[in-house]
Amino acid sequence: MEDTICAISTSLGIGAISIVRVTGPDAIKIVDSIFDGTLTEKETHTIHYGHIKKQEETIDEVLIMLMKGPKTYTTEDIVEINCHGGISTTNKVLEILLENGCRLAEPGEFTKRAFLNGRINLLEAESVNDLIIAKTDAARTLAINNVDGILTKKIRSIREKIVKILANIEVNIDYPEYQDELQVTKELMDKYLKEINIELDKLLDGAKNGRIIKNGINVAIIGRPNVGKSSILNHLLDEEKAIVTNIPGTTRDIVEGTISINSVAINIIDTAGIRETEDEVEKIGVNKSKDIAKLADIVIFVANNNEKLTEEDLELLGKYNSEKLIIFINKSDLEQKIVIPKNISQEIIIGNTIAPNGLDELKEAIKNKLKLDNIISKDMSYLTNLRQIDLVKKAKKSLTNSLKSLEGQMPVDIIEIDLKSAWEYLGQIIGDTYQEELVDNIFSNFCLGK
Ligand SMILES: Nc1nc2c(ncn2[C@@H]2O[C@H](COP(=O)(O)OP(=O)(O)OP(=O)(O)O)[C@@H](O)[C@H]2O)c(=O)[nH]1
Ligand SMILES: [Mg+2]
Repeated sequence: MEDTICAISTSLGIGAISIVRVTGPDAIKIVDSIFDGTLTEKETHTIHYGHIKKQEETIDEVLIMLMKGPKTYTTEDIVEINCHGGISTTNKVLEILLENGCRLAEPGEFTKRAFLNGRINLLEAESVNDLIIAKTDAARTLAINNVDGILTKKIRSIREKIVKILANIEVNIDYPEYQDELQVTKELMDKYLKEINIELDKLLDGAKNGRIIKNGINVAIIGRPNVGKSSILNHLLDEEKAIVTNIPGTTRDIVEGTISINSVAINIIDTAGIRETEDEVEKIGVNKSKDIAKLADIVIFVANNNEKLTEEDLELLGKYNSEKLIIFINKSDLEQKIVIPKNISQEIIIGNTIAPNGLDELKEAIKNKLKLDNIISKDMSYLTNLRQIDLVKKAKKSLTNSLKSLEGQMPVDIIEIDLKSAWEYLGQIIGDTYQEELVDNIFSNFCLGK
């Protein structure tokens, strides 16, 4: 962090302005050397008008935001050059900065400095990235709540509870002669550990929602050719996205589009009709359909009301567990020839795309399967990524071990070891302890200039 870094912080394209950001010990000095005004003596958090120069040549007319540390994003001096938007000008300003002593920032390096300098914790830093990539209102609300530290507070409070128990254990180790009190402490410890366990479970439960809100949900529409999958997709999207014909095997590749249900992004994927085929292109499509269905969060299995289910249908149906399966019997406007096997227990929706009928129920079924009704609230705060979730799981495992040791009358120092690791795992979520390699990895996923 001894060097001064710079990057284009706005997306590179044609726009009214672009911002080139500089941070580090020489930020002000370097920008001063290419600016026809002076910045060094100026007050912090002020804006200055002037020109970026390369020797005598004027490169751009700019506004410069001067922010002296420590009250800045990185806590170091930051200078932001607001130049005219457009690829050529912005790149030129960046080029001159590089020629005058700046190094090009790595992706996420500004935020990494904010973290390493203690301005934000690791969870908040990850949430900054969630905020940047948020595609829905819900994802944005969740990310900003996490940037604001609501989740951090929850994790800190669990850690504080663990510390209190650890302090108790220390007393018991240091003063073993108070046997009677130890007994009381053990009972209390059991109570507190169980309470913490419940809080960790809540975090893990919420994380499912966090992942849904952040990443959206993939819903695959599958079934034999000609049952009406593409027609269903078009109705759900309210757009003629997929080609519909009465020729079986019309859809060869996947066609997808996104709708929002309860502010959650639902990506609906129409697939090639599944059947035995000698056609090479169709075969590839069929295999793709099966792969997509395997990976999808929800599978809508479509069958034709006007036909009997085939062996292939039944085989396909058996592949998906009921938790992710929704059955839609299409073409209810035609005579019913389908016979639903008795062993199918889950809800079946009957409808058609002509009237249309049953499609609102289909959306409702998606909503219910994912329990989308209560996941969005103004003050929601869920874990959103696998790193965080994995650490809570590890903390929970350590806590469970300490509970077992407590019940098994093990010596208190054994309990203490597991409790300490639970505390440490939770600390890693917010980056109280961290490995450099991991931190590098996290920030490398950020965009350049953030
Ligand atoms: N009567 C009736 N016809 C329908 C209904 N839905 C779709 N169709 C017709 O069924 C035919 C096939 O529809 P698609 O939506 O292309 O079927 P698909 O399942 O995507 O077919 P593939 O792409 O070949 O796998 C078309 O002629 C549609 O107009 C319905 O609810 N009732
Ligand atoms: Mg189709």
